[in-house]
Amino acid sequence: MLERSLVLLKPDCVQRRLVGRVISRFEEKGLKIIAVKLIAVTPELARRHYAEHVEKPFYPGLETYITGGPTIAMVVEGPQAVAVVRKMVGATNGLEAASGTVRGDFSTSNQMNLVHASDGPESAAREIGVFFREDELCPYVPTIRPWLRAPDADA
Ligand code: FUP
Repeated sequence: MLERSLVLLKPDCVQRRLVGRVISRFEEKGLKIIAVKLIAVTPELARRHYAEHVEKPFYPGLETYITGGPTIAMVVEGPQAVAVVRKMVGATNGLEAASGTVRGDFSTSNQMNLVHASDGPESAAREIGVFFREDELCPYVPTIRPWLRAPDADA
């Protein structure tokens, strides 16, 4: 099924100049970026995005990190995009993430793990709404579509 995932290239990703390499992985896979912007995440926005973590002991450090520099927010679309992107991003802790994943290849940290990716279609819908208005999304059919998937597969 065609799905959308909210992907954040977090401040360590921007500061370490890894943005192009991470975006390239999604492009090379055949996923579509249908929205993107560079933003300064405020504490208020951080609390909305990380609503499920706000009461956890690690939250203050997480908020300091995510508000500590610019972040790139994107909406990535494709067949089973939520699971596909999570697989490409890897396990939360960079020390445990498999090689070949973004975190496994570029992170040695649990907190500074470079990328956020939605963990399910419902959280994706909620998180996309936290970062984007509906009119900021630009869905399109790529001209290379005939060479990405069989004609009867999801767009
Ligand atoms: P993930 O879905 O892999 O991004 O991970 P979680 O939703 O479990 O956690 C959200 C973010 O909190 C992670 F990206 C990193 C951070 N975190 C910590 O800093 N310490 C922890 O103990 C757990 C998570």
